[in-house]
Amino acid sequence: MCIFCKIVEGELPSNKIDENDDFLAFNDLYPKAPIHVLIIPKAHVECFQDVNPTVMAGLTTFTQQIAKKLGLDKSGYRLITNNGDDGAQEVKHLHFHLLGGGKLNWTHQHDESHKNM
Ligand code: DGP
Repeated sequence: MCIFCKIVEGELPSNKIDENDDFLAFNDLYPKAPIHVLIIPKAHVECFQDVNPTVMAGLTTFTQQIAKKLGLDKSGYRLITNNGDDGAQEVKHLHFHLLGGGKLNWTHQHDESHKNM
């Protein structure tokens, strides 16, 4: 069982923000912003590439509710999913990073620096 499935099952602790029958939101262990929440489907799906549109529809509504609950719906936030090895996905259970609570840095690169990634 993967670590996020263990969190869903209560076998590993987490700092839960909210949940319903299908989805769970909990704080990231290594926050990269003042607010850094992970949002997952409870049923194991490896990554965004494998998720079906019905799950994504529910995940969208749940994510919007979490953003509102955290007071980010008006101030703004960033939503990220890392997909697969080149996407730097460490935990192979679909999750969206919801980041906010301050002005987030975003560098617009219009030069050749993307070649260095
Ligand atoms: P990613 O690289 O997209 O797979 O990000 C995985 C995230 O999961 C990373 O930001 C750290 C977080 N994380 C890893 N293990 C745990 C854990 O056991 N509990 C919590 N709350 N977060 C975890």
